[in-house]
Amino acid sequence: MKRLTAEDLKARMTTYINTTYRLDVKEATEEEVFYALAAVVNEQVKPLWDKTNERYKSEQTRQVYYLSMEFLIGRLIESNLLNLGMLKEANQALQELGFQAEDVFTVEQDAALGNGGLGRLAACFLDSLASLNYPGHGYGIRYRYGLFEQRIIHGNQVELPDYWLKKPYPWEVRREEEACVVQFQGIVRMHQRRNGSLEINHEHTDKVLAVPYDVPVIGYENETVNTLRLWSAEPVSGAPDNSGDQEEFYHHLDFEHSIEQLSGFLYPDDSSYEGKELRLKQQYFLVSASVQNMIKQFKKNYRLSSKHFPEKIVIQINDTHPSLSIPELMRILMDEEDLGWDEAWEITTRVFAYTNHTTLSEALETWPIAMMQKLLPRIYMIIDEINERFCQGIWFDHKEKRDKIPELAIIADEQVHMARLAIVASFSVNGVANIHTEILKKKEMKEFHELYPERFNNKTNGITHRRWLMQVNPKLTSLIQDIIGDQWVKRPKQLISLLRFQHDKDVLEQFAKVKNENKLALANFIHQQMGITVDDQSIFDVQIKRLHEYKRQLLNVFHIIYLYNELKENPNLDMTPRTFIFGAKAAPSYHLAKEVIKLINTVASIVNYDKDTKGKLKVIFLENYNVSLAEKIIPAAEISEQISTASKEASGTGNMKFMMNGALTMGTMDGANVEIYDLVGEENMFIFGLRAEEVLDYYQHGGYHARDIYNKDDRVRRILDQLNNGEFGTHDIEFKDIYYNILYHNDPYFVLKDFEPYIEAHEYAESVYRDKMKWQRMSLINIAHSGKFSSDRTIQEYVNDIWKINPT
Ligand code: 6GP
Repeated sequence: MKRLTAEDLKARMTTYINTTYRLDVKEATEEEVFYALAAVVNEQVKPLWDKTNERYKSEQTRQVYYLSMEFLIGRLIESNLLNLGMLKEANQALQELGFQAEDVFTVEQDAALGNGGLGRLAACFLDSLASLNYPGHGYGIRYRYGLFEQRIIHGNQVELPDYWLKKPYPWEVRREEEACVVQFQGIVRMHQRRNGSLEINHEHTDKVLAVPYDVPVIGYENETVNTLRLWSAEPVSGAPDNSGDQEEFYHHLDFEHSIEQLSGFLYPDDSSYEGKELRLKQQYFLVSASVQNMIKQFKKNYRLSSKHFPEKIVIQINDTHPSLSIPELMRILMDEEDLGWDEAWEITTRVFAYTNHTTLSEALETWPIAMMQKLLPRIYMIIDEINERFCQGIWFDHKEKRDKIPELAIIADEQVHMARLAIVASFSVNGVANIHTEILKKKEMKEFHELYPERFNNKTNGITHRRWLMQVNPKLTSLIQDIIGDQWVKRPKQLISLLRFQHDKDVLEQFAKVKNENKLALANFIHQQMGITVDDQSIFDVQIKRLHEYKRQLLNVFHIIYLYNELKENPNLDMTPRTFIFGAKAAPSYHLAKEVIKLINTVASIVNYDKDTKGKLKVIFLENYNVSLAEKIIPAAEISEQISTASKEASGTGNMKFMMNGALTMGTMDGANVEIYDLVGEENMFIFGLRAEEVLDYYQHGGYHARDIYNKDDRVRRILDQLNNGEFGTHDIEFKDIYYNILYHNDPYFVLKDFEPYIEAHEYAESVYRDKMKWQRMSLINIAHSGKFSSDRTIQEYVNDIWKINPT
């Protein structure tokens, strides 16, 4: 494919603007220029996309499908341009046409079809699959409303709907010819055929039309374009018949009305389970449409019988949310392809692989039997049968586990346990960082691990360095290129050759310069957004992620309050100025999380305007944290706060993005922090706090008493009393819930326990920061080791161990 030069781009955009809007470029708005640029990109993509699909078809390629309720793709314009090898050219073209590239790029809506880590991981995986030439595609839902838009009003989070499709979305293509019908409710009738086999008829169902919208997933400079297929729910055509039963007719009207909701909005819950009927409907809508579509394509392209399905198809399910795909495949194989149970089960259990993303008990999905029976009667029957056979298998073949049946059974306590279903039917079960997989094997899924040890494996997460280094941090990228060339672009592990320069003062100074420029850019952005001036010489200390108790933004705020109290006591305190930057959305119904947002903003409003802090302390809460905001913040960060209660953060992926951009991790030994530690060593990060075993031991055996710390440690007592007596509020009850949770619910996430070690780790970090060269050396060592955390490495491991697909 011929790469377009800046001249070509200008010419094509100009033509588009002339013909589509009948305008001269000079008269065009940023929006019109954006659509022109997107159209030029699409023109380039079209032949590559077609060719990729033809190749997969003609080579009868084995393919992987990544099934996920979330794809947090953010804006695509820049990463599409980067992967097509035209980002620099586009920047130049826009400039020469008289536009600010950033103003044009930000016309695109940030597609927030995901909550946090799990959704962003899915997006990075698609990028890596395409960039490594692998046949791998995503299936998801085209939510009309993505994750809510967050406003901060008087310190409180307020949620607004995110109607991201209000302007046309240039990347999607509606593929009506691929639409299919998904059925809910109804009555299942069984007839015995003459030959004794059963015929299943599922009648009087509510039908929904699933219409796919395809988004191209462009590989990095390799001409591969895969597909992210997003389903939209629409009424099945034709007016309902009202000549018959009136009750049925009105039910039908009601149902038609409710269809919109199926792909209406993304549930705003991160790492927690939302047990609503609509959510269950959405899950089935996704998996039924996707599995039907896979089978249809499989038959059309490969002309093989369904027995060969597992040879050509592997399905990765992103947590349990899409696990109904298991009974759905069984249903299609038995009811539509006329296979018997054993054959269908043999096929199904060779197709699915399941990734677990959290051990938080509140995230374990279960559905009430009654709800599932009513909504998905045939699917429930199949799960019931899977369960029956599974339990019998234990009873007869694993006598030693008979007494464990209640904790193993898929259906127990009136609930369907989705993780159990996923484990029983998958040939692979993986966690997302070493420590997480070990906890699954030894604790959460111990019994299953003993039954099926060979199924369990680890796949430590990764992020795409194309977006999270090359795209977001062009200055650092070109500096690295100047120093070690560009081999690392295709092989990120080669970043390791930076280590040769760790004692080169010149090089370290150049790194410092880039960081300073990025800090200045962020400082300007903050000023423009919030009118607050931050000192670009201060330490930029950042915690951006979903707001959750286990992630412990509260510990961070306690440290800030502590510093503030110190400064009040001694305004001349010799302290390196700090800027603490936060970004976080809380689930709208998560009261304590919202209280923490309020606290951060309240502390900010006090600290930022107090003369005694003499500009040494600033607290910034940037509203509406999303992918685009992360892209702005990460290149400027110096300290990356990864301070979850050990054992709680399955992996974390923000930690990797910061490391790759030269920030030093302030963290607990949790998730992938442990693997960062294994690479860079304790001397190149700031590790503190309880270890996972200690936390798990406290949970199991008790022995932790938050109140003892409150009684003993004046600093802690002072802070908690400030929360309780209204010093940080307009009225004195504002932060009582936080206070009560710590003292009366015994501080479930060990904030007080880790307070002292956290303060010490920060004091140590501050002392290191005074030695600029040392800091830069540590930063360089982190960048050098960050290649391991490229999602290319992760995808290669999935390919080798689970998917067994070949690059084309
Ligand atoms: C998240 C985990 O909390 C995070 O640690 C991990 O890095 C990420 O998944 C990707 O694996 N989990 C979720 O976002 C979630 O919703 C059900 O889990």
